[in-house]
Amino acid sequence: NMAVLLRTITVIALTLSSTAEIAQVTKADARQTAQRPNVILIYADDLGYGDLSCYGSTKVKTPNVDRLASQGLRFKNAYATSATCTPSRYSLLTGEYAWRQKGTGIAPGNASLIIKPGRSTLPGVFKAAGYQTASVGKWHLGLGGPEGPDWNGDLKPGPVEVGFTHSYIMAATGDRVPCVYVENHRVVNLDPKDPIQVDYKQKIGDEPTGRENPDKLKMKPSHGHDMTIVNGISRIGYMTGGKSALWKDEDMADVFTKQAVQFIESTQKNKVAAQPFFLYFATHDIHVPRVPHPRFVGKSGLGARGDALLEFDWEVGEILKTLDRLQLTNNTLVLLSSDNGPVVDDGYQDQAVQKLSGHRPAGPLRGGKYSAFEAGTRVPLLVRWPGKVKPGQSDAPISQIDFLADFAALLGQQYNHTDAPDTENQLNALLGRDPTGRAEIVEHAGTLSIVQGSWKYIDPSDGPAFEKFTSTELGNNPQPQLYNLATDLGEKRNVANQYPARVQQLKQRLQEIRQK
Ligand code: NG6
Ligand code: CA
Repeated sequence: NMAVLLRTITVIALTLSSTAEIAQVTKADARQTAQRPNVILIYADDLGYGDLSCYGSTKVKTPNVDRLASQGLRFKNAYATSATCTPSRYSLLTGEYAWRQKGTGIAPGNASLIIKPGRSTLPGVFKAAGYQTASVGKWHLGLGGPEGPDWNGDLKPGPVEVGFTHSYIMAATGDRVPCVYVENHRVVNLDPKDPIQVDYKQKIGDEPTGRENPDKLKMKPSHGHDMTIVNGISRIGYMTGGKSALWKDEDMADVFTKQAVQFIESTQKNKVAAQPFFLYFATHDIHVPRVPHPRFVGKSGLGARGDALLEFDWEVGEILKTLDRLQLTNNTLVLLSSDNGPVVDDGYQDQAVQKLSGHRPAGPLRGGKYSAFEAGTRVPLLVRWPGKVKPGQSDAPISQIDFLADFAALLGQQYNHTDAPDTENQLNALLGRDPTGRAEIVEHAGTLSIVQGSWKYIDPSDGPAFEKFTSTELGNNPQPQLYNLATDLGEKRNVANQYPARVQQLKQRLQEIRQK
């Protein structure tokens, strides 16, 4: 690989300290670096299509995200692969639709790693190209082998075994035990004399639970989430031990942001021989429990969900500031997106519903997180690469499934097409050089849908049409559904009966993709 070679030469040149040689090689190196940008993927949790002011929200102001949008490209037709977290992240990192694999649904906090070490991955592509790669924030793809995670020992395989040279994560979600951070293979701040035990089936230890001790809660659950209480919040799952390692929800954004910033800084220690980096910064915001730092509380006027949005925007701002401070802005490609669509009440009484105040988390779209309707998977996507990506907006259909092939193309890397059968090179669309984008988008919720041009077809499903706890229209229907998104973005008029040939064609195409 040319760039690695050039860098090696630079180092040798430095050692020989021949100034002429250094000047020459460094220039070549700089040219090379221009095609090997640092890449930061800011991956929000449950951020909706209507949650950002650059996507039309008037009730919430997100100035830092808006800065990215104004300096970059804003996509109107970008999709996560699935309407929930684990499958979207699985697809994003592997280039394989999660629905092809069993066990890729929403993972409990004690799940085994669901990405097989050794297969091609998005971070693996960067790593093979000589990048330093870090995963900071929410993981939710399991840890450990088939026997599950060893919280008190080495937590592997995990991010490090699938392509990240560094990782500082929470294993699952904020609402699942164990409520601890994991750095590389170890729980952070764990006292070996107070080992962690986790059980998802029955109570373990003497810690109070939300069900038995609601008086001990600072925020009550609305549905589920009534097991072990940690930091005054009851969670999904039971845990005991690990007292010194428990996180404080209020500090989580600060902790992850600090880790992300430190990672960026660490890559710049030796400027001349600096390797480029890939940072996967998966924020906890704006998932439940929404417990932002006190400096954001009450600031949005929309309750905890709005305040968590402001906290997310702050996190983005800190990353952008760091790039400015280290003079990395021009050579860093920043992507911002979400793992699935929005939900308002996702299990805690956090006033998000009562204080919504007319804010529309899904914007003009129907449904939300968990839904086959557009709001389930159509999410914000911003791409900023100064001088390379022309600021503006794009209608090109984009799927996160393609990021693996896109960056392999950018970096001239190969990957295993059997491992990653669904990713395709849409780099030109991602960089705003091709307005066409993907020929078709596959959306995954309870059922599969396909979008081709302005048509969207939702495969019949026996699932419930409505989920009452989260108040979500799931989009399930035992009859085929066909919508014309060009004239009916809100998916209000099912025209399947008027266009039987179109229904047939899309149904068949979806079947082909399924069987690929
Ligand atoms: C659901 C949880 C929800 C959330 C979701 C995962 C209940 C009742 N609901 O099962 O609160 O944790 O899983 O969200 O437990 S995701 O964004 O990580 O997919
Ligand atoms: Ca999510």
